[in-house]
Amino acid sequence: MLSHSLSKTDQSVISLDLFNDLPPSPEAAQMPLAAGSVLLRGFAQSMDAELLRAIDAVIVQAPLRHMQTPGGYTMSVAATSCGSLGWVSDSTGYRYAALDPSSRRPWPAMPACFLDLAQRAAAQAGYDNFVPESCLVNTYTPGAKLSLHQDKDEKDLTAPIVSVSLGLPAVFLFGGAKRSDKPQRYRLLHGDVVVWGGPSRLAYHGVLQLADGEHALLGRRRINLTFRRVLV
Ligand code: MD6
Ligand code: FE
Repeated sequence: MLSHSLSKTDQSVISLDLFNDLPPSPEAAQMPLAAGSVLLRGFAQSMDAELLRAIDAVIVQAPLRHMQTPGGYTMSVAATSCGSLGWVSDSTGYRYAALDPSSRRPWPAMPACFLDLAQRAAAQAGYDNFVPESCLVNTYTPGAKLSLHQDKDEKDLTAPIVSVSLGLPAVFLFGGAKRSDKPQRYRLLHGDVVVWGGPSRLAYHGVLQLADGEHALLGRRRINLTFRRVLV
């Protein structure tokens, strides 16, 4: 037999040659966005129902709210958090806080399925031992958007951010180190996960106004979860 005459290395080279025409399975579809950043198409899809139940439980304890920006605007995105720290914005600025300012109670604990997903996605993208203390839950209804911004309120900028998209599709803008760098556009679909860090950790990014539509599981909504390591 042919394979008996080949070393292990030769065999794996040959099987790559034979099989790299096959389309990747949805779980394996990886698309690099920039240095340090990767889009994992459909990575969260198989656990969508479990994620939604956990999101509902978080929202019951810490209701969604439209926060004020330091510049005096009301965000069109409604947000809440879970984990030991939550991201908050008000007239005095952006920060992470251990207490929900609306209830003055700790944020809901991070659901086990959230942490599991975030760690598996980070590892898949090459970031081992990702331990986020915070998950920001952003909810978009048609017309809601997120202007170009950097995520730089975290003390640990060496850790990646893991971002999970659920529900209606969105156009995601992924720019460069300067606000004026022309962003690339990506359509993020239900179940997509973006992991980013390294050289692109401080890239400007945003979300265009959400188009109207109806999603089978979420209705007229998009939910984005972003997992962050805050403390060093
Ligand atoms: C969103 N995401 O997808 C907004 N930030 O709705 C973010 O702002 C974001 O996806 C940091 C890292 C990943 C993200
Ligand atoms: Fe962001």
